[in-house]
Amino acid sequence: MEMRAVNSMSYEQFVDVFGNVIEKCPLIAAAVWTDHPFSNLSALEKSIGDFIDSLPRSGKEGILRCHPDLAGRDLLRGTLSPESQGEQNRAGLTSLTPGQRSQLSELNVSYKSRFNFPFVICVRMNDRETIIQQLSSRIRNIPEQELHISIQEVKKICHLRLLDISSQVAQATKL
Ligand code: 2AL
Repeated sequence: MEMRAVNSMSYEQFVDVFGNVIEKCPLIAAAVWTDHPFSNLSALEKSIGDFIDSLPRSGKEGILRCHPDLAGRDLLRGTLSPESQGEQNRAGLTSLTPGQRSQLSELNVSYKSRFNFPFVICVRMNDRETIIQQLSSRIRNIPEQELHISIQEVKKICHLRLLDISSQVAQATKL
């Protein structure tokens, strides 16, 4: 990415542009702005990752709780964030069979009651079948392990969202 464009953003512009790279957590973009200027996109991604890693368990769980359920009511109503809506559409979560829909919904409820946060997975790196497989398998993890895996998934989602923004910024600045 042309980092001059990013590094010259005001704090408000930066939060507008990067505020949802971690779903519904603009606080994270607001916090890492302190680390600018960034030498490249990876440096920005590392600041975000380091900030997340520095949080106590409650903070990490809070990030997970900001994620919408997969194939939940908001997807059907179209009330997800644009990023999440696009990701869930592309993974085929709007065209589940009735059997898959009820399986996913039941598993989501059991998962949430076991871990007290929703199931999070980078859907762009999966499809309907692997999402259901992963949910069925991860529900058996111990909470420590599952928190760790879930945060890794948040970072994968962030990575892909940063790449999207990077190409948008490149287009906008015609580079
Ligand atoms: C999401 C989401 O909104 N995008 C994605 O890749 N995963 N949500 C979730 N609960 O896993």
